[in-house]
This record gives sequence, C-alpha cells and structure tokens, in this order.
Amino acid sequence: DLSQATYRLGYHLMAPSGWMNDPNGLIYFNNQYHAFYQHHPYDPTHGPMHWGHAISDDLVHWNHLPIALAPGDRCDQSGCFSGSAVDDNGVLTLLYTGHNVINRERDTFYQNQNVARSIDGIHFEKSSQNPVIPSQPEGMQHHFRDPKVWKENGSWKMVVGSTEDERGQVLLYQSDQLETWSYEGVLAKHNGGNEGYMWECPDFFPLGDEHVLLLSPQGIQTEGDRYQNHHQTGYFVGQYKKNQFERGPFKELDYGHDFYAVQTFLDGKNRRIAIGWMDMWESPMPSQKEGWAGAFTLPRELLLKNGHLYMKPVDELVALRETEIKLPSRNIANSWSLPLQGQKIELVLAINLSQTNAKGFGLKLAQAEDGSEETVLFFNAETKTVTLDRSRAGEGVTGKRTAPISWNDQLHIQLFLDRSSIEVFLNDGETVLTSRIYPRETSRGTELFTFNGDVQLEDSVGYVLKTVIA
Ligand code: DQQ
Repeated sequence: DLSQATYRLGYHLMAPSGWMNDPNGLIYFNNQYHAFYQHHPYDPTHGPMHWGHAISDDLVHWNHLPIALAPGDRCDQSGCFSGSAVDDNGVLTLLYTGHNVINRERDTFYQNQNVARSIDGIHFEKSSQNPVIPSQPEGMQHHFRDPKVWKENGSWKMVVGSTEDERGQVLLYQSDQLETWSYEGVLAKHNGGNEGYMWECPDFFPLGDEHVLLLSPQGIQTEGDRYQNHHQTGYFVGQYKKNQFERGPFKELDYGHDFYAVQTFLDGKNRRIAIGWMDMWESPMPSQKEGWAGAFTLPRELLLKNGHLYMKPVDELVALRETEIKLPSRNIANSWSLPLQGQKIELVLAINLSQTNAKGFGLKLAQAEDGSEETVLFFNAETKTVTLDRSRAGEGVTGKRTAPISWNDQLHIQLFLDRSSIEVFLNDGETVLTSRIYPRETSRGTELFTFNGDVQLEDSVGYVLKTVIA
C-alpha cells in the first residue's frame, strides 16, 4: 500500500511498488516506447530479479504492463538480470542474463545469456534453446552479464560486460538468428588507469562520425572530489573497425549522486535516447520505508560534439508544463526569492556571465521557510565549476558533487525538480547532474543568491509541472 508514500515522483517512471534498478530492453517497437527494468516486486530491496514492463506513446505518460520475466527457471534460478530488446522480424525479443547462485556465503555464481520472445508484446516466453550463451569464454571470470544487442550489416551483434584480472572489459559476439552466438573477442578493455574491475551494462552505438561505448564500471577509485561512488557510469568515444574499438579516455556522463546503468536506444525520429537508473547502490533510500525504491531518470537525447557526450531532456517533456511563470531579466545583488514555489517544477534560466561580476552565485531549491532544509546548486566563477550540495536536502542524504562547466558569455540552466529528485542540465546538456533528495513536503522555496557581487539574469521562465505518474 503506497497511499502513505510521500516521496513518490510525479513524472518519472517508477515500479508500481517494490524495488527497481537498471533500465532494460528500451526499445521503440510498433510505434510505442517499451521500457523494462530490473524489478523485485515483493519488497523494496534487491532480490531475485524480475523484468518490470511499461509502455508509452510519448516518453512522458507511461502505462504499466504485467511483469515480463520472472526468475526461477533452469537457466535463471536466482534472477533475470539486465539486458536489451530487439525487433526480430516483428517479434519483440528480449536478451537477458540468467543469474545462478551456487553458494550464497561464498558469493559464487554463474551467469549465462538467454532469449525470450513475445507474440503480443506483453507476455514473454523463454526460448527452449536457452541458454543461448551458456558461459563466459574459456579462462575468463564468472562476471558475464548485461547483453546489449543491435543489428549491424544484416547480422546481430552483442556486447557483454566482463572482467579479467580485476579489470573491466567488454566482449563482442555475433549471430545470425539470436539463438546461436560466436565469440568475436574483446571489444574494449581497461587500460590500466582508474577504470574499475567490472564493466556492467555496456552499450555500443554509432553517433555522428564516431562510436560510443557507454558502460557502468564497478570499482572506480575516488579521486579528490571526483568519483565519490564505487559505481560510476561513463563512456569512451572512438573509432570502430573490424570488431576493434580504438577508444579515448574514460569520461563521466553525469556528475550527480544518482545515475547508473544507463541504456540507450534509437527511436522513430532517429534520436539516440538514454535513460538511467535514478538511484545508486551506495545511496540512502528512505523511500524503502514507504515500500518502494528506484526510478528512471528523465529520457535524454544524446548528442556528440567534439568528442563530448551531451544529454538533453527530450522535447516531449514540454507536455509536463502546467503553469508558466515568467522571470524577466533583472540584476540580483544579494538574493532573490523566485515567484515560483514547489517541488515539481522546471526552471529555464539564462545568466549573462559577461555582465556578472559575482565570484559565484547559485540556487536554493526545495528550501524550508526557516532555512533548515535546502538543495544548493552553486556556480563558482573562479574555479568554473558547479557544485550540487545535498547535505541539507532532507532525510538521510549527504554530500556534494562538483563538475567542471564551460564559462562563456551565457550560462544556460535547465533543471527539473520532482519531489525526491533533481536533474540539472547546463549549457544544453554539456554538464548534467542527477541526484535524489528527500526534503519535507513543506520545503518549497526557490531562491537565487549571489556571492561577492552582482548577477545579471536574462529573461527566464519557470513552470509548475503536472503529475502524470502515480
Ligand atoms: N544490475 C543487474 C546486473 C547489472 C547490475 C542486477 C547493474 O545485471 O550488472 O540487478 O546495476
């Protein structure tokens, strides 16, 4: 019973109840968006993984469908782990990892890859030929999961997350009909730097003239302000030739506290859309007391510019806008309380940096009247960084995250607050920060403040957003 749940989001996809983690099987199929996700329906913790399922016409309004995959069969005794979906000649087909625990105390398990198909797009049948890849290549370790499949020059290709000698790597497979696969070799591997011991949820696709390998490494080491989480989603950009990927350095994709296991897909408009899990293994999850945990991020369109991945909230999200509040240009010397209160809001702000002399400035969001709670976004003109500080953002949360930003004539800020989440998109998605926050429902203030000088706000706008998800 979630009727008492206060942290539920208004416009982000969540499981109807229980636990959710990775987005799985994202696909645009028969003119509809299908999203699956790692799901434990019986309680709000990670358990034997199922695949939850929802559909949408517009990436904004979602309808829940019955659970698509449940574990416990011969090849997936302990869980149906992450994977992807393809359109196989009009048949919606899932590829997923079977997780099989051998000994819980000793943490021994094996993982294999499997297929399930659906005639009606709702009910799925596991293939009698499972497992279609029974085990990792000879001599490799047992971490072998998260198949992402795509069509390339008439045949199927798959990347799978793996590890060797405590270093992450991605394996490449090839197939003609999804039930038999041949191993093509290591597509990319850890280069000795700080790149983690296991590369979860790989995704590989062309974008512009290059290829992008997205991945979610486990075991990234903290470096000062950076990489505060052991888990971290990032990417490589490079050239893909003859089953080899010549890649650049590991880059972070989102600098917030809660963004992991991102997956992408191509939609009917040929956009490359990414959705992540908006929580994180390390995160406090006070919503568990309410019987649920985890949500999707907003869908974001990916664009590549100068080797850098931009994430822009998809245009369809304008449908969420209910009330518009104009924020005409003004000079702010100290602080200004915006005529926009609430916890389900969007702000689209432009700061004229050439007419701003402050050493810094920022926004306070979900602010309590007595100042006892606030989520702070601070722009530092000297270090040219942005910091998202959630140390006073409510129940259980701590910590700051800092990211470098471009500091040109204008700073463009688009941010979405949704009760227990914040997503900040700077300069058209060049820098993105996604975090969960847990303020009291009464903390609704929004304030722009300056530090040591003035800030020039250009014509800006705020919106109160609709609740479209229960
Ligand atoms: N989550 C799944 C795995 C994946 C991990 C299990 C990433 O397949 O590697 O729920 O969060």
